[in-house]
Amino acid sequence: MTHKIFKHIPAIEYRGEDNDNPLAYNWYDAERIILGKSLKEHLRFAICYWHSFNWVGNDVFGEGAFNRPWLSNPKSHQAALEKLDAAFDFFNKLGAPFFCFHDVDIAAKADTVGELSENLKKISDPLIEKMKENNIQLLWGTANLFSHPRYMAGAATNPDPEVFKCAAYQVKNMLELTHQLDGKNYVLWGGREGYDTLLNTDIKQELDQYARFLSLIIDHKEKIGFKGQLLIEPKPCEPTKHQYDRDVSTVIAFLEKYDLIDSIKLNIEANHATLAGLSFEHEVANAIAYDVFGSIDINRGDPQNGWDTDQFNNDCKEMTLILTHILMDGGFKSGGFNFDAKLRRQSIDVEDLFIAHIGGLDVLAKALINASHIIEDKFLESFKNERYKAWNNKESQDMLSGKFSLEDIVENFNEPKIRSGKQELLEKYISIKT
Ligand code: XLS
Ligand code: CA
Ligand code: CA
Repeated sequence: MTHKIFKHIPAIEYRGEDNDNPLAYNWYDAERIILGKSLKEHLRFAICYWHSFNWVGNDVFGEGAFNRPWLSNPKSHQAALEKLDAAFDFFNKLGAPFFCFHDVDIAAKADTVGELSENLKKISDPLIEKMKENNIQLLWGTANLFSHPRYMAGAATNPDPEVFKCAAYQVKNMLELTHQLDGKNYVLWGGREGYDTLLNTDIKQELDQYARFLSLIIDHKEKIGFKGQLLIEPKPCEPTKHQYDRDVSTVIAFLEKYDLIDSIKLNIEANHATLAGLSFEHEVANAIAYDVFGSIDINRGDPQNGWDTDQFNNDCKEMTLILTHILMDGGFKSGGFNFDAKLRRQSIDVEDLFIAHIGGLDVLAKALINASHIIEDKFLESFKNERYKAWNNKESQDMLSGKFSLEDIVENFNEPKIRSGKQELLEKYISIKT
């Protein structure tokens, strides 16, 4: 069903590189085959419910600025249904294969977890209908364990076990709904699993609680037969001063310590990487190297502002590098690109919401095509192979596999011949390719 505020917007079509209509794709030709798969199959893009349908354009200094009629009565189930109509109309017009949501995004607003559970049950049948009717799948579901004041000191890591139980109830419900909707993943973002001050915080106790919480989820996932992938989404801070899931390496250390590493992979968000003082490319490459790469929340920060601005991605060079890593790793398995991005508060026209997603997706499509050229011409691959070549000989392989002791190794060595790292040459190559 078309929602009245989107009535004048046509279905978004691919019109080619030279198109100058902002309500059409220049690069995203969904069925175009690149390296054996269509762009749609490679990118697996999703629209998020929270920024696009559950946010009125307020900020800490100002009230809502957007025309989102369904948000004027947040406690009404009728309004939740209207939001569902609007959201699926939007997904459809963009040709989105996936979407993502939190429990609180889709259900009518509730004061208690019990009421939330009731509201979620009420919306689940209409939601299933919408997904079927429009052939749109769930990339991931998640529970919001950070907005309600009961979670102000954390959910799983709260000093109060009653809060832990409320969080467990919310996750149980959302995990089961995600399973029922055949979601491809389930995300855990620990927004308040951290601290504001160590004066009132016992880190060790909180980490133990968090690990227990995750184990319970893993067990329940097995019990209900949910085949989707569990994903943790790292973020260093905001809303808490320090978050336990600070970055990829920190999450890996935590998962290893509590023996959870085989059951959980990571959902990497671009803006969270840069908030942690790392590059998005580093976080993706690091997750791949440790075999915990799962999915991506695509957006960008602002180079001058130190917070999570969640802007739409627009850097084709950066995305080309990201897509090269992902393609070299064989592409997404259960994951995809979720547009966890929001409009600027001044972008009040309904068209702006479309243009933002079209622009972000076109950048990904163009970057994917660039990445395929980089992979096909093998320049980077050959360079790296050549650089590490000496590790392939028998002696080096034995050294790596642990065959020799430190004493054996130093028995016979030569002063090495030093070589150029060729960074400028490689950067020049990437500039030409993008
Ligand atoms: C907030 C996070 C959040 C998660 C889902 O910064 O990005 O939106 O993706 O809870
Ligand atoms: Ca996110
Ligand atoms: Ca974010």
